[in-house]
Amino acid sequence: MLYPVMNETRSLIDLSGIWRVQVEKQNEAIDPAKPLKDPFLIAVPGSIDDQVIDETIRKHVGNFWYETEMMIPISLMDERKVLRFASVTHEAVVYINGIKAAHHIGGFTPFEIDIDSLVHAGKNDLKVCVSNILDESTLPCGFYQEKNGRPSVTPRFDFYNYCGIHRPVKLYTTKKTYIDDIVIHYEYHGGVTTVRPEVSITGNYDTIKLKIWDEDNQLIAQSSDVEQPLVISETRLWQPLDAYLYRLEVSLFDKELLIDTYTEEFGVRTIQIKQNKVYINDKEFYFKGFGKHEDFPVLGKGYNGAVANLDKNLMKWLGANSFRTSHYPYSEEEMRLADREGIVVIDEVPGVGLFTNFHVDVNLNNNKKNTWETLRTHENHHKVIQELIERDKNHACVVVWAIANEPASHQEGARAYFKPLVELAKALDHQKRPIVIPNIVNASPELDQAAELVDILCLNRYYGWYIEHGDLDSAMIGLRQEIEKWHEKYPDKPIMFSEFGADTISGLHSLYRTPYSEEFQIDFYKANFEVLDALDYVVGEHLWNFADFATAANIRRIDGNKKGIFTRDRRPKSIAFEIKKRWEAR
Ligand code: BDP
Repeated sequence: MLYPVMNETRSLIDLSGIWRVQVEKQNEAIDPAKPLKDPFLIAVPGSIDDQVIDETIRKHVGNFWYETEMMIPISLMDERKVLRFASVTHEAVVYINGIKAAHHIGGFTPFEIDIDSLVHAGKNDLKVCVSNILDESTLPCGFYQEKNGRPSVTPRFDFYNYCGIHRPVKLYTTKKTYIDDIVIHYEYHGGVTTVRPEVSITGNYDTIKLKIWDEDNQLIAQSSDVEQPLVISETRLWQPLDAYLYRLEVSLFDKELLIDTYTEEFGVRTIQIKQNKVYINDKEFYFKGFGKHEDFPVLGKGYNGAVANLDKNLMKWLGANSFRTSHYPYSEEEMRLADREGIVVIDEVPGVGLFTNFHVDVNLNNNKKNTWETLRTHENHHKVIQELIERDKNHACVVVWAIANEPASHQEGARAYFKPLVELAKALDHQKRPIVIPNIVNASPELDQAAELVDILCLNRYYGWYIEHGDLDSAMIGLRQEIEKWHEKYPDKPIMFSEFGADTISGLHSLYRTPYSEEFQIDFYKANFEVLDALDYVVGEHLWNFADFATAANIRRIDGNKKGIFTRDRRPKSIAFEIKKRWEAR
């Protein structure tokens, strides 16, 4: 799916701003054909939760109805008009002038609607019914029940279940003939890149022109035949932290008249895994970076360009070269920033919560049923993989796909569940990028059923925190023993630390370097680094987490998860300066 742009042939209208929202109460269905009766105001994009003061709104589980006027200029009436939602969390039903126009399940990927038959020039009523319900069929996966006569969702994951229209809503136009999608296939050998764009077009046209431009705006290849490859003879590669982006311009003509044009940026780079090492452009690559969250005060999970830009600058300041979009796809804008800056991304679907008898809240650890016999997520899992690859396939920054996080891969049925999903991702991705499933400690080398399917063994390990809490000496013995077992079992697979960290209260100091203090966080990482530095098959370290983040309240989460290297408002904890020294030297 193409990112919406304005250019010579396409118009773009941003519908961000203040929308009206109303909670749908039980037994009081809202009529999409009538104006909302009792709305409050919410900024789009943004989560609803932290924009309101009213606890009943924050605690509401079910539908929120959004409403706004969509103005359509007369000048656009002859164009094809498309309404595009970059993300609505978690489920959206869209109504235009009272008529149902679309239904989308999944809170982190875009969807779009051809709206020509539904709109007129001038004011049109746009309503979106947004649901924050999660259950055992959705991703993320939650535990749904009726509690005290009301619906309730307990997340099976460790981040706040923010909801709303989280990313921009845009209306764009094309002519009736238009470029629907572009897949940039390329092959790189000894400095020469052969580009074979696969262009999907709807409608009729006479000629097509394909051009490749470099960063100096020099035209370096062109063709009028989609079958004929374009050749970049002296390729400048996209390198980690030294990005170079070419632009592929595709234009359709009716005789001499330009009917549609679209320019897609792309970088040329190779990825390979050979004997437990990862290579980008034939150079060994070591992942330095973070598991992150889209999370910020007031915004919740709402997209904000300044926050995304600051996060990217903070990562660069520390010397990081990569991050994982834990635990869901991030905004398209963040992916574009990563392309531009050469930041390597492990791109993750919202495949989280796939372990029914585990939760940070111990009260929920009593469901002893087998996860794979309980969950009904398979269909949605297919869909999230497909939608993520459709959206992000051309990004140079995307080097690995993560198709789940910490599933119950030690339980019977895990292999049967994941094998078709791994095959699906490989089949859909034209670059055949490596696939990972970050592993939970319960899925030990003896029990795990998924490791065999993945290309890099990503381990989320909390030795010294959840295991041997505070006793770093014993913890590191255990960590080393476990990693060695993994290596023994899979000697050819690279191993990466995809999560490790300790909750740390910013400003809490301790002479005794006790857990939760800034000193303990430093000791914790130093001890872990000592272990992983001694093992040459370890290909990376992603600290958990980039910043403190909001979670549901429970006895282990006092005002959220505090494992950040930065606080939630992005102030450095003492560990940040240690990490900077380490990563700048590596
Ligand atoms: C891991 C999860 C992550 C949590 C983290 C933690 O992958 O989402 O936030 O642990 O406990 O299990 O901090």
